Amino acid sequence: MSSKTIPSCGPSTSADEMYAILGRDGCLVVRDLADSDTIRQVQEELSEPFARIAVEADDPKEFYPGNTRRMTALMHRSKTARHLMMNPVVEQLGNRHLSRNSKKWQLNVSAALEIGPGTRDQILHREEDLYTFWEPPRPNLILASMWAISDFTAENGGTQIVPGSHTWQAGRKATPDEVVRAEMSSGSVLFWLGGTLHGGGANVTKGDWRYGVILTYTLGWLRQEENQHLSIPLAEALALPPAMRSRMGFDQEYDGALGFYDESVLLGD
Ligand SMILES: O=C(O)CCC(=O)C(=O)O
Repeated sequence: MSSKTIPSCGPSTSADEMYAILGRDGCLVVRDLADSDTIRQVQEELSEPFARIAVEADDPKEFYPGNTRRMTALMHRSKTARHLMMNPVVEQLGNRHLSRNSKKWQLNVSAALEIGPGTRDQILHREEDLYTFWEPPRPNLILASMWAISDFTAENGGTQIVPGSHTWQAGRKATPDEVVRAEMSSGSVLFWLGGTLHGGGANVTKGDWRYGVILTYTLGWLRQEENQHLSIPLAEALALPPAMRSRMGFDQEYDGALGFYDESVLLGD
């Protein structure tokens, strides 16, 4: 049992205050950031594709536990999730965390994650671990968010978080009393920094599935973990409002000329 907690605040807290807490603890719950209509719409839009995702048996050696359902490509699958991607609080925190190291920043991963009864704890990890060229603590590379679609509890798979671990040196392991499980009501969002140790939580309930939408963001000049350019049909991406397409990483010229393309080819020339 941990004596630590994940700090939380209301949606009207200033972005500077939120970011100060994130910088200090590496994690923050913003309560009730999405209204119930938004959450219901996300659920409705994702229900049909999600129903086609099989629940697999657990293999304790695997990074992703079994008894879970995971579905990616949410910018194609849910119009409402696009608005979660661009929520004004996300924009403000992203600007503060990521604009220091890149002129632009972009969506990294989008996934709907359901954790079923009997699921074990996921292995603790850092979102930034794929960028192996730096040792932790790394420069600001990633901001992560987990939107609670269902209520998150300590029993039903609430995300495990190790507050403060974004400042740790490589090799330091979390002890059980340093791990906290995110508890938040549907519509709230958990933010954490790319260097914060975290993982999906064990679900010890009898029948309560935990449902969340994870959206992470990375610097404009880093490769996205989920290939956003291949996660939405091109015609659909081209029809998006420019700011949304830009947040997905379709822009020309991130830092310097990174990402340039010939628009006449794109338009069928
Ligand atoms: O499901 C969660 O709460 C966290 C998921 C996660 O960390 C992952 O998918 O790598």
